[in-house]
Amino acid sequence: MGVLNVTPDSFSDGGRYEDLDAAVAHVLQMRSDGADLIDIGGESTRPGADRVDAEVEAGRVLPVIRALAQVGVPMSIDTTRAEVAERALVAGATVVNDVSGGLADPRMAAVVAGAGCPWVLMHWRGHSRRMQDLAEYGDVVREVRDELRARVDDATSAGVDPAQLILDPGLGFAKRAEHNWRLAAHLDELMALGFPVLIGASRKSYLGSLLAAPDGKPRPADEREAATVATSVLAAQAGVWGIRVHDVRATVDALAVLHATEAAR
Ligand code: PMM
Repeated sequence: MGVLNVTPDSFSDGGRYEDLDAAVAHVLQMRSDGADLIDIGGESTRPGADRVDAEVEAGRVLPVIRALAQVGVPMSIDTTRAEVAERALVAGATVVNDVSGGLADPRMAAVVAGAGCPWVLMHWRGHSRRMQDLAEYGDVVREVRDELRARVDDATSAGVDPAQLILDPGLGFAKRAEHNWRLAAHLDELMALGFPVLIGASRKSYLGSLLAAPDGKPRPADEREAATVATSVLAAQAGVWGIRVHDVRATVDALAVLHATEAAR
């Protein structure tokens, strides 16, 4: 899954793809680099980010989705709002990627059930402005798994087909570095719930902390690619369904190495 953030303030690619032509060109490059699905987002979810209006969010993503649908690009809409999801599905997206796992908007389940489309339920505890205050866990793997199971129960009770659900541990969302590492190391426990798992580690701040300079300054987001690729290989080895990344080529190349090695065993 290649990422396209049509936002002025996302943490790693914010501000780059607000222009329609630049956004389309970047997506076509990600497709030729090997992305199966492009995730389009119009609201930044970086820690501390303020929310934007639904109209602003829709106004950012819909023109891009319409343009990409015309050239047959498979897309997910990265939104927590039912209204934006609904309009994005009409415009040509085919998957809903909801970082709130259905918690942010009570109408989301009905929209997804009505569309009959795949729905990524990510682990989430609150909106970006306050989410890092909610990063309190006893056993993070167990709690994330249980909270995701509750999201699945809510979704299926609302009429969503369980075969359309994909789960995501939500690295960086209400999680400190040690929580992200524990989750990345125990993906098998999430997969044991019986659903496909998506993982998004690309360029996230826990990688910047891992690679910090001797003075403690985190490695900048655009210099975390090798670490991102390592997370992709490890997640693929663990058996995830999907990997959400900004630099598609680097991850696809690394996965080609992994698959060639596995085929030679
Ligand atoms: N991370 C971000 C945004 N959307 N969606 C899913 N399913 N999983 C994630 O980990 C995820 C996401 C934040 O990263 P960005 O600002 O680079 O888009």
